[in-house]
Amino acid sequence: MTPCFAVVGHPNKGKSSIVSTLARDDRVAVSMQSGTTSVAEYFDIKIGEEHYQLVDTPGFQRARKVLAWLNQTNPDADQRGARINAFLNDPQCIAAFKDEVELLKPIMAGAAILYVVDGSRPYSAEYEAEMEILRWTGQPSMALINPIVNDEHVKSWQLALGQYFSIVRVFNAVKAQREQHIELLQAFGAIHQPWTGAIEALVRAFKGDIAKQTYQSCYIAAQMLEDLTQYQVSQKVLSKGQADSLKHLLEQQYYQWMRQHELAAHDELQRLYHHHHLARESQELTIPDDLFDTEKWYGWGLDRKQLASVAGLAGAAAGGALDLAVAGHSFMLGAIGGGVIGSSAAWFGADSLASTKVKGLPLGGYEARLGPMRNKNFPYVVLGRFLYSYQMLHRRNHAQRERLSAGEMSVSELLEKLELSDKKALCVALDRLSRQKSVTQLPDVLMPLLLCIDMENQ
Ligand SMILES: Nc1nc2c(ncn2[C@@H]2O[C@H](COP(=O)(O)OP(=O)(O)O)[C@@H](O)[C@H]2O)c(=O)[nH]1
Ligand SMILES: [Mg+2]
Repeated sequence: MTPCFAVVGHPNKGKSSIVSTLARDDRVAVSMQSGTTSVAEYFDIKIGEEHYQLVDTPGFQRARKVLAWLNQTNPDADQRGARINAFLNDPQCIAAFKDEVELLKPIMAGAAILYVVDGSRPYSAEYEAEMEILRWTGQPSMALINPIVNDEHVKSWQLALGQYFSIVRVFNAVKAQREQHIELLQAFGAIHQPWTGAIEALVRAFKGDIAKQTYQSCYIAAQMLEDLTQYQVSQKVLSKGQADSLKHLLEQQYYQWMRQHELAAHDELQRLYHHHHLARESQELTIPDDLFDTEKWYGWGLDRKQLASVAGLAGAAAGGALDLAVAGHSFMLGAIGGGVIGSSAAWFGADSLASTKVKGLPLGGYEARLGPMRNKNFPYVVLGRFLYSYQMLHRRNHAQRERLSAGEMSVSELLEKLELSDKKALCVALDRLSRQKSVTQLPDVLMPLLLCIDMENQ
């Protein structure tokens, strides 16, 4: 049987949040109102080639009454499972204890139990009836303490839960990150021996999946960088006058395409990390600033000093004239003039954007053309904006319903953290892009930056 876990407990203790977190998909209904989940809902969780099942259930409503009903026959320990089945098949119970029937059905069908409590609320005896009922099912189980507001009562919960569950863990439904997620999966393997192998395979698949997502993020970024740096629009016309009157239209077309293309890449990233909810309320993840708000370019991309420094790196690598060891910051700024740095307008003029050019054609007529963008900072700006989204999305917990908080993202700082060879490869690649030259293995060149963000956020 495929490993299957039913998430049960009191209403509003974060059951659906845990399912959402473990599913790594924000389409699981989580709400402020208790009773959001009214029937048991099965989720098939696919991880690479592996899968397991999670069942989100309504909370216990009348556990004491249910326990009283079960106790009417005072069954021996070996008869308690049968007694629960009798409860599930009793028409009066089905009518009177809807929620308990819904939550016990998947367990009696073979699901293991994940019992969720809130570590910020005190333990009280009313939970004993719930735990007792769960014990009667005889199914493998584990308790999760979700410290919703704080962990004030975690200790007393551990003492109480330890008497009913062999494994008790603290798991923050909304803040848990990949590492805690992997640890929890590993713990699942321990609660039911026949599932151990399957769960080990799930953990391996999970780690593989994370690596794959990172690579795919690099791939999306690479594709977007190539597209945005190469894009141009042109139109053939008969006269110069016509070309001039087309200018405005071309500009509109050009900037609109660029903006939309950038946004599409960010959306793709969101889908890659299964944040569908955010996609629906798209204001939540809008990148601050417009792509062509050049005043912000030194913030997103590189500042003047760094541009000078990477101009050296890129130029040195292209010409092979300079030893990279000396192509550092201060040396480049001090000793080398505009000659090596090249056309300084391209390097520093954040406002020298693509402008319309009109040229005569050999066989008569004219062509009006806009783009491609040759500004040297532009690829860094595009990359910085993408990394900003990546930083917010790649570890974002899927139960989190708050607005995304805009973290600081500075390509310039990241760049300084890279190994010199990685930094050089990146500078050369982005410089080539700004000259509309192809870059081999661009995703691999970008990878160190993403890994760097990963490390920082752990
Ligand atoms: N801050 C915080 N809120 C949480 C946590 N777990 C659940 N919540 C919130 O508590 C409410 C109920 O959560 P939900 O998962 O629907 O609980 P369920 O009724 O047990 O399924 C939702 O508003 C959640 O966002 C947590 O660990 N931290
Ligand atoms: Mg729920």
